[in-house]
Amino acid sequence: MAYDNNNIFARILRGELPSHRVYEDNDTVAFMDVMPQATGHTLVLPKAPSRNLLDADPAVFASLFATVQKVASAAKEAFDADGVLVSQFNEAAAGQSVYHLHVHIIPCFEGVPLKPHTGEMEKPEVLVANAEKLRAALQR
Ligand code: DGP
Repeated sequence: MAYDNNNIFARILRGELPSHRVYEDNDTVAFMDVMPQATGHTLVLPKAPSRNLLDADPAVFASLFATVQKVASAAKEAFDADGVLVSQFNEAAAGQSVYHLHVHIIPCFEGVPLKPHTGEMEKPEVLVANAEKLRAALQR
């Protein structure tokens, strides 16, 4: 299937829809997931368009995963997590719901189960506070 230029993340990347952005460089952007599976759940995207991993230009992976590593390390520190789950879904059968390649960064805490994927919307004030914590850790 073709890439849809008007998918939600394409619109966020163009600044047409708001997000709690925590990081941006020439090739990648990171913002808070509005339906977090755990405190601090963040998404990392390449700016280059592709539906998912399957149709992406492999040239994007170096910068994408450099940002994934940066954000995962900062999230572990910012939220005092015990570990970090990095996940990525390809097409609906695998759980994908937004069709612009993105990687989930999910802080994990011993004994705390993850909430469901694409579950409840988080309160805006919680997203604001978590974004601030993560931005601060990314600047250290
Ligand atoms: P998936 O495509 O299944 O890998 O998941 C998409 C994720 O994006 C899911 O965790 C919920 C989140 N999400 C959906 N809509 C929005 C949105 O408008 N803004 C943000 N920040 N996250 C969104």
